[in-house]
Amino acid sequence: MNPQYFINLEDEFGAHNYKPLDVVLARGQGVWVWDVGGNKYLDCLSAYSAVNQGHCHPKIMKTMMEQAQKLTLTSRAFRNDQLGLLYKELCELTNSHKVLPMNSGAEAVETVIKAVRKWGYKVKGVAQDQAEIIVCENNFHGRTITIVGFSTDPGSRENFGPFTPGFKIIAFGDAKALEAAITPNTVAFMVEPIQGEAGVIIPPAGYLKQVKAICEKNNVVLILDEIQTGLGRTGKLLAEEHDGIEADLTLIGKALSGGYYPISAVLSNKEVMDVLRPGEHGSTFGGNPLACAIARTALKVLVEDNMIENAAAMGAYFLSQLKEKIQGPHIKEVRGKGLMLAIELTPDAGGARQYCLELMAKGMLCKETHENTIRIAPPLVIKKEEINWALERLESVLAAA
Ligand code: IF1
Repeated sequence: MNPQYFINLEDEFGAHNYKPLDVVLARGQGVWVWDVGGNKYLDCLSAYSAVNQGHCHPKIMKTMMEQAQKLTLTSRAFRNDQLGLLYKELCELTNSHKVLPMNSGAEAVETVIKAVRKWGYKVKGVAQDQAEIIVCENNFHGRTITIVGFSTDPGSRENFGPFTPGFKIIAFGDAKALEAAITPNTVAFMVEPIQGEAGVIIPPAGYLKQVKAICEKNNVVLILDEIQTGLGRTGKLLAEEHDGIEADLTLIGKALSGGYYPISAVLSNKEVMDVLRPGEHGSTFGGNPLACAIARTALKVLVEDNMIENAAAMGAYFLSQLKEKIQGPHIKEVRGKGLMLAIELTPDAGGARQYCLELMAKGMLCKETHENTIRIAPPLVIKKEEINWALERLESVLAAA
């Protein structure tokens, strides 16, 4: 099939809120995807870490097919036989006390904002409508009006005001900035353990441990947005483990379904989540039996197929090889943790997109973020020989940089 046919359809009938690479994909299996012309590509984006388990994982597919023939959606007006099992398995896996299931990552973020605000009023004693939540510069937490209202990226927020009040923005990676920003009205600090969209920005070692202590000292809830860093991406089940801490509230999504179905969740300690009472929050599809059955298997294969350990080992190998092989006047930095990697080019290298286009021509799909950074995030099932295959292409394309 001619890819231009599909591109023209999208251009003619679709909103233009994306500028995708002109590759029209039709099939995926593991780390590989194929376009409508039968050309094969190594997927180094994993749908922004929603396909950590690899494309079309057979065990997750089997679960989806079976559950889809039994019961898909009841609404939360009634109970179902998958939700409680997902709650139990998620709490045991993540040492959490409570789970609130939603659908998209942004919905999980909006949910946690409601929960911590109410906790502030009912438990901490903050005056009504005075709750403050601290976030970081260059954050990415989704695209709703409230969330883009505290974004520092002009492209995410221009022309979408007026915005939701009650948010303060501080520098990322600076624990002292957090301490200085806290007031008696501060109810929470929300941060990505590693900033993904900002270009895989890794904070100084010990940052999460420091902010955890500052939050505890000031009775401020620590929210970690692990929607992208979680579920094995950085070589641990949750990125917080690298700092040996536990957030009060943790957000997960994306790979929670292995790319089969939108499902996200807020993981919480009892105190905060218990402020939400019946009728105060929910969603039509939140906690539906199909999503829960899929998520249970997606978590199971993540652990049973040793994907987290593989992400740690293969990520360390990939990073060491990138640092050794990808050098040159236009390579500003190579960085990463687990299989969340990035190559930042110097501003005079002409922009990362052109290199992504050249990599695509060589059978590798990467995505640029902002102007000068190439993100590399393959499914966690990648093998060493596939990394070597990728390194050859990265070397040939970037050597010219
Ligand atoms: C798009 C970016 C990544 C996220 C974190 C919450 C959400 C996301 C840390 C919201 C979602 C996605 C959104 C997607 C592209 C992708 C993305 F480029 F937009 F910024 F990964 F970096 N917290 N990130 O990364 O989750 O509502 O999307 O389920 O908008 O095209 P969502």
